[in-house]
Amino acid sequence: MLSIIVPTYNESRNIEELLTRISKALKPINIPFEVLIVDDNSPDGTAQVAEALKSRFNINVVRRPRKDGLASAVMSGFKLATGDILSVMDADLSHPPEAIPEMYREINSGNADIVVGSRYVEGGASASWPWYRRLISSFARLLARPITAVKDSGTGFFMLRRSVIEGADINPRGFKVLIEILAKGNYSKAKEVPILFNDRAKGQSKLGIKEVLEYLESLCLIYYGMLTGKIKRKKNIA
Ligand SMILES: Nc1nc2c(ncn2[C@@H]2O[C@H](COP(=O)(O)OP(=O)(O)O)[C@@H](O)[C@H]2O)c(=O)[nH]1
Ligand SMILES: [Mg+2]
Repeated sequence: MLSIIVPTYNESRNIEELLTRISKALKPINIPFEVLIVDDNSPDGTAQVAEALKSRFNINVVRRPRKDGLASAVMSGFKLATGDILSVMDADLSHPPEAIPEMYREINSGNADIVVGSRYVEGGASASWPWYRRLISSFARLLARPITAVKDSGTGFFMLRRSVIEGADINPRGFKVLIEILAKGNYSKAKEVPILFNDRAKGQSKLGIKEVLEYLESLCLIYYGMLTGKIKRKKNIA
């Protein structure tokens, strides 16, 4: 079973198209899957919109009482998911659901334990972000280089075997969860599958200065773990 975790905050206008595209993309591979919408009491009624779509899609809506950050929403989703393969993606249609079958194949065939939907490998590309978003993204990538060989470690689109996170000491702050998993997860093979990253369809980005600072804090804690020998850099990237 594949569990697709989608953290949402004010995504009511994107949810139906996202679910439609996920269902369509997964139809040809005919595998059992569930979608977990993890919503932080969005004022725009995302949770209610998602609930109303339950008759058409196999979804669970996890309602958290208040906005508590993207990374912690993902962790809540991992806890409640029933699949042995877990995937995470944004709700804003930046991440193409059409890439899910290939990501799934890489894991299911034993090629990889963790697969990243990547903008920065051959065949991948990024939408035209404003200059400050590109700057933040490049800077984040540079700082992640000592930690992992995965090029797109800042993405919110990935898939893994549950065993990668089971028993691992993952406690992400703020916005980014993948870097924690890449640093501390139990895996031997990571793979990047190229994706075309689109600009968000509707609504607004939730990345602000608080999220950037929390990311820097996470990186510092990982660096500290590496310096003290508690965290080892993983090299096996296919
Ligand atoms: N549950 C939850 N989801 C969040 C939170 N912050 C962001 N998200 C969701 O995480 C995903 C990525 O956020 P987004 O604003 O698109 O960030 P960007 O792509 O970096 O601009 C989207 O699906 C958001 O709705 C939060 O605090 N809680
Ligand atoms: Mg986005």
